[in-house]
Amino acid sequence: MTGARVLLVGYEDQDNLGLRYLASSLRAAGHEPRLLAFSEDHGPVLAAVREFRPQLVGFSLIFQFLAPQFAAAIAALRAAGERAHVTLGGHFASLEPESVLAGLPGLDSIVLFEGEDTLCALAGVVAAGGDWRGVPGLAWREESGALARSAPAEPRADLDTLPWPERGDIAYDRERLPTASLLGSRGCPWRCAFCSIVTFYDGNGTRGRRRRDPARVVDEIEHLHRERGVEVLLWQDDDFLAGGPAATRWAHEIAAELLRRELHRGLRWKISCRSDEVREDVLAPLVRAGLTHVYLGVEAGDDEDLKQLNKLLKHDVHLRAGEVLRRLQLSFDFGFMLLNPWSTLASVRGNLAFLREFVGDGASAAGFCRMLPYAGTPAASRVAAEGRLIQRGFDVDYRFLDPRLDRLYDWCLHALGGRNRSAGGTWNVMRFLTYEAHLDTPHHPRRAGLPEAAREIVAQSNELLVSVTEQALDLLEAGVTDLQHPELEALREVHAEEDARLVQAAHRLLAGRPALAQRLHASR
Ligand code: B12
Ligand code: SF4
Repeated sequence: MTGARVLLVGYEDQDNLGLRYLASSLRAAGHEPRLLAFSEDHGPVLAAVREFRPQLVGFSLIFQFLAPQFAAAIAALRAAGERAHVTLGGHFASLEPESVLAGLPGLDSIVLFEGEDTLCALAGVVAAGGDWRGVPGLAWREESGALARSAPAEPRADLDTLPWPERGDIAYDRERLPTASLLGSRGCPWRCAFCSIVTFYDGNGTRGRRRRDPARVVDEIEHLHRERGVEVLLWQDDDFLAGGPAATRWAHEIAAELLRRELHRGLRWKISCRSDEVREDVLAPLVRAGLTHVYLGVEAGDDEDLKQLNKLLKHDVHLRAGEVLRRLQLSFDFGFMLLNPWSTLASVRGNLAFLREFVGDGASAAGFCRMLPYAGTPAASRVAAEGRLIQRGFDVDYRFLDPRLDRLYDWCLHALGGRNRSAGGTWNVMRFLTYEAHLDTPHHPRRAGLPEAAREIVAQSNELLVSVTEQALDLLEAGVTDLQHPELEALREVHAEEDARLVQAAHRLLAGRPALAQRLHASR
């Protein structure tokens, strides 16, 4: 068999493990993959295609909101006369193949769900000039415009049969704080209403969570640390502790193996998990093996909201998790949706009060967004069934049940948007500050007094956010409808001024610490 040249293009902030697993599988099957980070500028992809002359181009569309930009890139490729087979995979494409194929007419096919086997088979058929429609795991559009699918691909039960993700092009040794992403498992047994993970892996034919062999995971870590100089690991597992006692044993086996091989000395790591999995006896062994940071799936602090989100826990569980994390001196951050399609004035007040109670002391940075009903989620089906889903191209939107909350959301975008949403905004700056203040590696020892100074600034920033949002809510509840109302404007100005002062103070504290600006984006 002759191998195919395959260009793989995807968004890459932290290491894009989806594309990197695809690349290593392609190489193991005798193909020649090349990776390219997606950018809005089409120049690099056009240049790569001219120079590399791929027979197959694969785009990774995991983020729904990037679909229009991918559409423009693929249209530019076709406009330049590119005739290679263009395929696309990832969460959004797998969950909504019909609308993706309709909106991206330059595509030949979509690879559904986990793509290693399907892509390798597709590359083989394309290189041989055969009929690719017989490859399992594909969707495409017939001449008539109708959606067609081949047979589903055989699910891969054992993740240990996959080669390690390809990382040859990453210059970890040139980073100030060499940081790598890795996966010990795929999937999640929980069923939160806003999350597409469960639907994605259901479609993949692999329910629950598949875990890799702990010793083999540590082999990959040992290679990354000793041969590539990696000092920080970001576990990208959806929930590192999901799966009850068996999962705890698995996590403890990894920790024990790291200690046995003395990897804990030079390595620090971050995991994501739920609040109800945070217990001292569960986390303490991980801390001894290098765990320093936890991303906590908090999402809401009002009990009625937590019910709507199907989190299957109440706010006191979050509070207890916060206490454990403080006792273990871990830094943590968390996702928070102040608003969701079923929000009420009372639930928003409940969430704000929770933020003050949970992190009023500045142990972690407060910020918030509104829930977006992503494709394939139970929340999207429910909003659609209620006749409230507004589809604008690939974007989804909805109106709240109480119009005062629409005004609150608009005001938050106007007054706090930069703070909560942009990559360099206050929320992220305060998260980096918390993370950096706690980080203590042989090359970057913790600076005495930094955690306390950071906590003070983060506490002020959290209080500012909660109090201006509460005051805005008071005004809107009292009947103010004009978002330019002088009192709302005054609140915005107070926030902007005070916020700028706090961000400057955070930057002064961060000066001289390794730049992590790309590393701690919201992980879900
Ligand atoms: C790591 C991660 C990130 C990283 C970035 C990763 C990167 N690419 O650089 C960071 C932390 C920056 C991030 C940020 C965000 N993320 Co995120 N993230 C993840 C996470 C936890 C793991 C990704 C991963 O490594 N998966 C493991 C690999 C092996 O799987 P995979 O990527 O799905 O790839 C496989 C298949 O999909 C398929 N495939 C994928 N691409 C392609 C391409 C081709 C050609 C083929 C054939 C197949 C194929 O084959 C791959 C191998 O089997 C996922 C959850 C998840 N389990 O995937 C969420 C997830 C992708 N994130 C999500 C979201 C919402 C976000 C944010 C919007 C959150 C926020 N509010 O800010 C931001 C947006 C970032 C931005 N662009 O601004 C959602 C996406 C939902 C959606 N449909 O849009 C997910 C699914 C989480 C969720 N709970 O729903 N994220
Ligand atoms: S939000 Fe987290 S715990 Fe809930 S289903 Fe998604 S990955 Fe699992």
